[in-house]
Parts: sequence; C-alpha cells; structure tokens
Amino acid sequence: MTDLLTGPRTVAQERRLVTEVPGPRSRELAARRAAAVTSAVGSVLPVYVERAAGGVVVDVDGNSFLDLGSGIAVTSVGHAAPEVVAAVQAQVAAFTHTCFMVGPYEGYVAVAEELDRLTPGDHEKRTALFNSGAEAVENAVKVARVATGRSAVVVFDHAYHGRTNLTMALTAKNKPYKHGFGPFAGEVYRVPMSYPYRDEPGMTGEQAAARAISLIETQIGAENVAAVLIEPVQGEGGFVVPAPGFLPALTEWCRRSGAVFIADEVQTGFCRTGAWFAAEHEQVVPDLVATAKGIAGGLPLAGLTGRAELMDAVHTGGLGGTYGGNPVACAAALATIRTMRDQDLNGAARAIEATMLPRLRALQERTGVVGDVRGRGAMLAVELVRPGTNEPDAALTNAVSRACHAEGVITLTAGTFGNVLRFLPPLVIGQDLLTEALDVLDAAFDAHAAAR
Ligand code: PLZ
Repeated sequence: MTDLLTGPRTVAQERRLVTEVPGPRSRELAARRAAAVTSAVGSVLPVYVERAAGGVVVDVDGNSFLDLGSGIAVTSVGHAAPEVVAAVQAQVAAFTHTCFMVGPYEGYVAVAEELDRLTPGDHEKRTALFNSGAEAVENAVKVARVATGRSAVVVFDHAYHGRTNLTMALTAKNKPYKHGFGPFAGEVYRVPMSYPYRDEPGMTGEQAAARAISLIETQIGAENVAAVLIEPVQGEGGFVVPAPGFLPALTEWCRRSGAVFIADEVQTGFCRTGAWFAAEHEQVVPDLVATAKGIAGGLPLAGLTGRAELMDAVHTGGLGGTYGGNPVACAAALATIRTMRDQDLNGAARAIEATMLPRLRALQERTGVVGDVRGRGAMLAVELVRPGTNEPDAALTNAVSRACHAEGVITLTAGTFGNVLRFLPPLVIGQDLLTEALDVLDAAFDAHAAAR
C-alpha cells in the first residue's frame, strides 16, 4: 500500500470507514449547506471532502473512499498529483492572472502547442482556451458558423454538451438540465444516435449513420448545416459507444457536405478511453475538438482546437473571456499532460479496462439485471434493466450506487433513463484498490438485485 505525500499529511491509499456514512461532521455541514446553498445544486455523495490524493478521497470525519468517479472524469491524473501540485504552487507564487487578452504569457501558448500536437490529425491547427466544457462547445459552434456562413447545428439523442443557453439546446435530456429554462437557442436539430443496445439488433454503424443523414438531408438540408457535433462516446447520456463505422460515416458526410465535424471530447479526452482522444479508436479526424475536464488535473480549463483555416476564420477579438486559459490552470495542464506521457496513462486506462470488463461481465451473467456492459478504457458502464427485458431500472441503479457510497466507494450514475452505473476511476488508481472497489460493487448488487 503506497501513501501519497500531499503537503503536511499523507493520504493512505486505502478504503477505511471510521464513522457511519455520513458521519457527524458531514451531517453538520449538510445542515449549514441547507441554510446557505441553493437546493438547485445537488451533490452525489452525502459526505464532505477534506483531502484527496491518488485514487482516494477522505471526508471530514476521516472516512476514506475509493474513487470510481474522478469528479466526473476530471482527476484522471489522480487527486493532488504531485507534479500538478508543484506546478500550480510555483505559478500561484509567480502570478495568478493578467488576462491573456491583456497581457499574454507562455503557459497559454505552450498548452495550445500541446493541444495542436495531441489532437487527432497532422494538419495545421490552432487553439483557443476557455474555462469550462460548455464554453468550449459554444465556441466550437461560433467558429463553425463563421467559417461556413451557415447556421444549423446537428446533435444527437442522449447528447450532453452543457448547461448554458446554447449548450442546453444542444443537450438532449429535459430533467434536470433543461426543464423550465427555455426558450432555447434556435437552429439546433436532433437526430438519432447509434445506440447498439437499444437499436434494432444487428444495425451497423453505417446503417445508423444513414438513418441520421437521411433526416439531416430531408429536414435541414445539407447546404444549411454548419456543424455536426457529437461525443465519440457519450458521457452523461450513459457511456453509449456507437456501432463501429458510425463516426467515420458521419465525418465522411461532413467532408462531402462542407459541414464542420466537431468532436466533444470533454469527457472522453486525455487518456480516459486508453487513447489521448476517443476519436482515435476509429481513426476519425475531427475538424474541431472541444476539451476540458481531464486536461488540467482538477483546475478549470477548456480548449477548442481545430483546423487553422477554421479557427482563424473568426475576426480578431471574436473569441475570448476574462479567465480563459488562466495561467494557474495552464501550469496545471502542462504538468498533467507531462505526467500522462511519463506515466503512460493511456496504458493505465487500458489496464483498468482489462481488470474491470471481465468483472462487469461476470456481474451481468450472475445477476440478470445488467442489460449491457460497455465503454472504452477507464470509461466503463453497466446499464440496469428489469430481468429478461430492456426496461430501464433507475431505482435499482440508485440503490446500488448509494450502497457503494455507504461502503466507501464513489460511484456515479448516468443515462437518459437514469439506469446506467458508470465508472471513471483516476487512471493512477492501484489494481488492488480497483479490485476491492469491484468487490464492494458485487456485494451492493447482491444486496439489492436479488429482490428484482
Ligand atoms: N460536454 C461531453 O461531459 C460535462 C456535467 C455534470 P462543463 N459533463 C458533466 C453536470 O451535471 O453539470 C460535459 C460533458 C461533455 C460538455 C460538458 C460540459 O462541461 O465543464 O461542465 O461546462
């Protein structure tokens, strides 16, 4: 068992419950929160966090949780990764902010160089930096519209792209993301996703693409489409991996039609799926790539990277923001990317898949409530259904997830129907911890699935 040194105290890489969950200090904070924080913002865990390192999160009562969520695919490099902590500390001491639009600095340029190098394709690229995934996606749409002179944006069933006004329109699911918040931005058109578990059996990726393209051509018109925007593996929508051939067929259609193909790699990017970007699994080269989350080890940063002729089509001053590419976040990103390279975290993601997939498949065999096991690398999920059917079982999904929390394992749910249990461990989590977390998951299923 390794202990990670993070400042004045170490965080043992172990699961350890020393109080009930939530403990007394967490309950106290929950009461203060209820009186001070709007109930419109929810939290998955019933405990409040005091420290975290590597693959472990410690709460204010001293309970240690194994993390299978990474703060929604953010701390891929591990909590408080030593290289990231050191880079952030050095940058904070040097300067925290000038605004890149006022006084530029090297960190921003260096992150752009990395993104231009790492994103798929060896064409000439340019990058702009922002604060959040939603902001990167919004700016992708702005760039595509200026570059094409067209306005329509095509998105997919089950898509998630953010909570701002434009990205709410791009996001599919009503509750909790959109309900009551309209009217939404116009010129957004939704077409069917390739969802192998729920599509007609045997439907190929090419057939699913043809289904979407037919709608685009008849209902929007190819010549009106500025962009086709897609998550190569859907995140909040339930880790839906499209059938092979779907993404290549869509990119090919975009090339032919003069539309911009935008990959939203906010959740899938930065080694999460065992590649720097999920588009690589099918040799897809997007015109624009939106990134965030895993890019900066927990500091808020987002990127938009793409073909130089598209990114430079926008007038100077057309893109920006006060904090976009903040120097502390850029320092964190450079250290994160260096660590991912040095520690081969793509290999680590594939090793996590090799450990987890057989266990999840065994769970499917054993319990009869797992309709589908899917994902790539360290982005894996099970879709829960009533035995013998494909009817979503959101209640069971929540019960299993909460049972994991009570036993010291952080799990997250997802999916249009709320019936997907998803796993996004920090890529540095030890194999021993991963195995222990899977044992806890097994027990949670045994306790709750039997009654179905
Ligand atoms: N695109 C593919 O996954 C964020 C959202 C959690 P921001 N996903 C987590 C929630 O309920 O708000 C996400 C994503 C994809 C865009 C976004 C948006 O990224 O950094 O949250 O704006």
